[in-house]
Amino acid sequence: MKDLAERAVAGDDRAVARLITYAENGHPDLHEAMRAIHCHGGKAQVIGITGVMGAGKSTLVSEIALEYRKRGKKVGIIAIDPTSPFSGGALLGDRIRMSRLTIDPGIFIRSMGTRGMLGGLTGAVYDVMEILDASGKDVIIVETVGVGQAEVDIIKIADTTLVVIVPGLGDSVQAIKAGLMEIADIFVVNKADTPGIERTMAEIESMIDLGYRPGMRKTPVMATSARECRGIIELVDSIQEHRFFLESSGSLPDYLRKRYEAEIVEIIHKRLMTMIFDEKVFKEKVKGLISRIETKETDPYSAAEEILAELLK
Ligand SMILES: Nc1nc2c(ncn2[C@@H]2O[C@H](COP(=O)(O)OP(=O)(O)OP(=O)(O)O)[C@@H](O)[C@H]2O)c(=O)[nH]1
Ligand SMILES: [Mg+2]
Repeated sequence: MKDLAERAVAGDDRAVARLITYAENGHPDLHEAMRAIHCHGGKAQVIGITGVMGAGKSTLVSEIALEYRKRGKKVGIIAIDPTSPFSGGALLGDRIRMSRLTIDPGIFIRSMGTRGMLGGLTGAVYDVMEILDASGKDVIIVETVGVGQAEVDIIKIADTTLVVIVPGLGDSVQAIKAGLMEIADIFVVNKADTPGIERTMAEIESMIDLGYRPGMRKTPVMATSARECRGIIELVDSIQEHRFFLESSGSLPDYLRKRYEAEIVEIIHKRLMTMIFDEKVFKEKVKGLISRIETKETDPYSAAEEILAELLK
């Protein structure tokens, strides 16, 4: 395991892929590798991309990755819970574009399965980020899809969060409802090649103006057409500007601390869940409690208290 970690740190992508699989499967020796990995990380810039389904996030991620490659950066991509993954699903043109990514040794792509048991980002994402970071990726892009806890969780791991919406269909309103407004460091209105772009841009901008207070950083709204590769250079410039803003305001270390905090919580969470649901004694106990809940001898709150008391004793 240690050897695998060393190879990953040296930039061997096959070792990286293997380690990631171990992370996803919860390999019992993983923490040994992660300990070795940790001292090489903390350098990568993490970009989170979220937003409504089918907004063109994956297409946008591809274009952003290619732009970073032009700027000499190594890129890691994590697509979480993708319904239209990086292969298949997409139209022919997209496939050609995506395959440009897979043949570039400076780009590492990994799709990850669904969310954790209790919603939110799948636990292994933190490990995957640390592995990619330690293996020398300068930029890590994380795509999450849908509306839910994962979108809100992404701000815990990303330095810069992009919220992607598309023109029309009252998506801007949906974005506010879904709580996406607050988490955006940059708003991206993608599919700028389709009708209604000006109106959507104006809507978003006026919403931002409403929440604006003097002295605050104003959330930029960028128009892109990922399909036609328009607005991508400007978008990447804007991401870099945000990064510079974090660096110069001294808040970048806070982001890393926030990520480590989320990671510790996740590890504890995972361990507790494993204890409760995988250990035979606990399984029996939970089963017994469930029957007692059914017969109204106890209730879910008291049952949870009982389990906690046992765990903490
Ligand atoms: N017209 C237009 N279509 C686009 C653009 N970007 C992406 N698309 C199309 O939108 C569809 C969805 O693109 P994806 O990149 O898979 O979108 P996504 O947001 O990752 O989708 P999910 O992961 O399923 O939520 C595809 O058919 C793309 O070709 C764009 O800028 N303009
Ligand atoms: Mg996608």
